[in-house]
Amino acid sequence: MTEKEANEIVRSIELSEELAERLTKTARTYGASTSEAAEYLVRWALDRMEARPAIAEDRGQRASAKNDPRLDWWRNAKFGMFIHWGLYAVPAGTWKGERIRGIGEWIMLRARIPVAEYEQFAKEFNPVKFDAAEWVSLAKRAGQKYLTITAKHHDGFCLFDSKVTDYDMVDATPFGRDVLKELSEECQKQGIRLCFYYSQTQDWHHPDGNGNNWDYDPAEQDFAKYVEEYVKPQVTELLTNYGPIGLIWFDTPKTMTEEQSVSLMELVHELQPDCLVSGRVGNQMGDYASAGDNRIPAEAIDLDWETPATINDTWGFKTYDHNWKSTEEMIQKLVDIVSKGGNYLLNVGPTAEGVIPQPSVDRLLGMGAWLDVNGEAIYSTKPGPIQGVSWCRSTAKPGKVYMHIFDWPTGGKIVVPAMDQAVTGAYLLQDADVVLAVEEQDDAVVLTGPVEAPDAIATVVVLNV
Ligand code: FHN
Repeated sequence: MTEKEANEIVRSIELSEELAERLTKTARTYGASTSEAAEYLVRWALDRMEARPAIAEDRGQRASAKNDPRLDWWRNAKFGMFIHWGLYAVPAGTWKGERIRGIGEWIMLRARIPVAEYEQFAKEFNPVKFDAAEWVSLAKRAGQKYLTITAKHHDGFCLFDSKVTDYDMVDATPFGRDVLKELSEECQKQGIRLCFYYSQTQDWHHPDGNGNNWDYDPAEQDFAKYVEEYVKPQVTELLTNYGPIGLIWFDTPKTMTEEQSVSLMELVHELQPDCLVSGRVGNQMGDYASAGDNRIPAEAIDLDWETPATINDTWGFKTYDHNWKSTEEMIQKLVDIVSKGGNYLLNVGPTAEGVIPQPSVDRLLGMGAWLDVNGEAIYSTKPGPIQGVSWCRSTAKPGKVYMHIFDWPTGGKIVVPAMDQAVTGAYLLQDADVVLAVEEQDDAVVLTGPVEAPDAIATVVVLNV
């Protein structure tokens, strides 16, 4: 890396003056150039980031939830829709003519937009194309069994009619409709579990919420009061006014004390005993563990866990994020996650008009088409006995092992990796009439299937065991 490139990186990561100065000074002390110091630091930071476990300890599963049958619907569901929607869809990544780096829903923090200015977006938030029936039907057609929407994200704006604030969809926007009410009715009609994301710690709008140090002085903030007098009343509204809720997806626990995590978890369970709480309530108090964003553990984990993930690089809509993952990549991620015992919560970021971007729709429908054929090998399964093999993943149900083959072997000869159960027969899930010959060869079970891959993305071979 040249000095110029290093300086560019340093500039693009917008180091504060103080940090830039320290970097230059420290580099000098060690007789290094700024570029050498920057390279060393970036390498060190990346190594540390990559070494972080996919599931952070404090976002793990509460021990008492592990065999709790309240989770059964969620364990069987495997695939959910995440929706990040709020005022940030109005600027959609651009503030005062400047493209603001990072994820779209963080624009208020990244650009340090003052509360009084950010609030003005509410006047422009008029999603006349919003259609709850269409969104829910998309989730259904994608094969997603639950839908988790941002009731309140870190910017503090509420998508529901809250009596605790006027900073909400009904009171502050020209649209004036309670979109969560409409979604709850549709979800009940179409048989999808409705779940709410709720940012319990970061709230850049509320004077006592966490994270806004450009409008408020953190030393003056009373976070405990915020939890008692704002978060809890709002969680109560969400669990009282919208029918049965599948789960509350708390996020970024940060300063939550164990006592606060416990009290939120208990409040949810008191109000709706069957409602689950995400691992990001903090302090290992979740009903299930929450993996880092877009992180997939390397191995199967004996916990209930979920990976929240983006289709492009942002959660909230940005006009210029076109880095869409392919349908193939996401089907394989779904398979990978399910084979390791997890759920895949895949995000869409609708526009300020209320439209889910077409590239997301196309990919979700592609996934739904694959699941229409192969859903038996995904829903209600457990991790299969074949693990740690690059070309295939496995899931299982009593009497059956499903091999999800990503790379179809040459000539259609499939050597089944060693497993305890004996294979008594094999066929393609997409066409049970295609039976694969099963032979024992040198202590291995070898199947003979079609020469060409029957499904280029993932062919499911069912083993009777
Ligand atoms: O800060 C949020 C982010 O905006 C987004 O909501 C994701 C979704 O998992 N959660 C937080 C970062 O991990």
